[in-house]
Amino acid sequence: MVSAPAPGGARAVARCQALGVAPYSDMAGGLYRGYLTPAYRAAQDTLSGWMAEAGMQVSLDPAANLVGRYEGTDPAAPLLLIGSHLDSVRDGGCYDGPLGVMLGIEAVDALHRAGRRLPFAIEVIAFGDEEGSRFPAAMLTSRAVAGTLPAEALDLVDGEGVALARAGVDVARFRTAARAPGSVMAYLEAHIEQGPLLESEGLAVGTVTGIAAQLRFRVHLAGMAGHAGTTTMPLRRDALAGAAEMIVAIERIAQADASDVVATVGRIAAAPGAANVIAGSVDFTLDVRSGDGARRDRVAHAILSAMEATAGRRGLALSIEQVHDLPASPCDPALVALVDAAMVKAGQPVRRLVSGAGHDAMVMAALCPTAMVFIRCRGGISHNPAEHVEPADAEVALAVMLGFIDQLGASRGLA
Ligand code: HGY
Ligand code: MN
Ligand code: MN
Repeated sequence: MVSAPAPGGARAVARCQALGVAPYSDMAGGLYRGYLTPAYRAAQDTLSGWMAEAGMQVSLDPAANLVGRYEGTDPAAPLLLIGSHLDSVRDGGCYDGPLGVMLGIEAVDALHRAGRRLPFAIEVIAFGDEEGSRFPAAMLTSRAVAGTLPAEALDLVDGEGVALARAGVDVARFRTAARAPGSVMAYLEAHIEQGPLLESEGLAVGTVTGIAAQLRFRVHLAGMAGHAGTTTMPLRRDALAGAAEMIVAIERIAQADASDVVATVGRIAAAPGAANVIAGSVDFTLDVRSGDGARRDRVAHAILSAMEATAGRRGLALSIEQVHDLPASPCDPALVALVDAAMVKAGQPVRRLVSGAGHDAMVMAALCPTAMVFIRCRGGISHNPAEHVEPADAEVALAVMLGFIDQLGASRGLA
């Protein structure tokens, strides 16, 4: 019987690994945990036990986020919210999201074992739908908590045709998960970097200064299905060839900007999808990001214009639906300084960096000041089963989080 790791970073890593396999995954041979799926509910059950062991009261909020609360000495004081997400991408890694939740539990467990109560409560939240991998929109449940979710955003259907309203939440109450303005003093998220910078500089952790702006679209292209053997090339309106020309143009336009702009087509489906039929229609996704919102919008505009020109030249019908628009989200400068100070206290060099990946923190910034701690991941690999974190790096991140927590009270005159 393998003994469970001692409390701390190693246990946080081990727990992420434990949740990376059945019954905590909805796919065989890999990890996919969709919002409200059986795997999601199984993971919440196990997480509830770990939160309770750490001295927290555990509950589900109206958006089916799991929340653990560790009381402070002043129940009326604005609380510190520590969190990340429990859902995953399809065939993803086990640390993207869960590591931030597990480290939040470890931080509370360390206070609980030391018998310490702070002047404010700490809540650890496991957001249910950051990736948008089951339902089309992303950051659904953190937007509910931040109070920025419009009612019409709940009119969602997943890839199997299951409506959110029939997936196990009460959509009539979903948005009551919103926290009262002023009730949350700060939001802290620890997350793997999902990029190669920390590793390239031999650093275990980094201070996030902001999160890139991202636009996401669903694209539908309609041409004319036809017989692959009898339809001559000049007569074709091939939706898949048109999509291919657009996808190469998307890459070329983003590369030509020679900036931090990134543009990605991550998913494509052609219909009817037969070897001897010219594709009559194609659906694909488009994701455009930059640390600068205006730069993101300029390049996105250039991409959409190029797509329209291609569609016109090829006689294809093009429809583009914007799925979400997440503005660039700076972390709070005062909290960034606290993270830096905690880095120094933990014996770490201070290294600030921007996040190209989106996080629940970018949504929570509408509710309260936010701070993020990045953790080195091997090769910067993420959204991939090869995602890997060293326990020692998780331990360093935990020390930084505990240092941050200690200073936060003092900085708010609550110590
Ligand atoms: O897409 C992202 O950046 C995040 O992993 N959801
Ligand atoms: Mn992710
Ligand atoms: Mn993530």
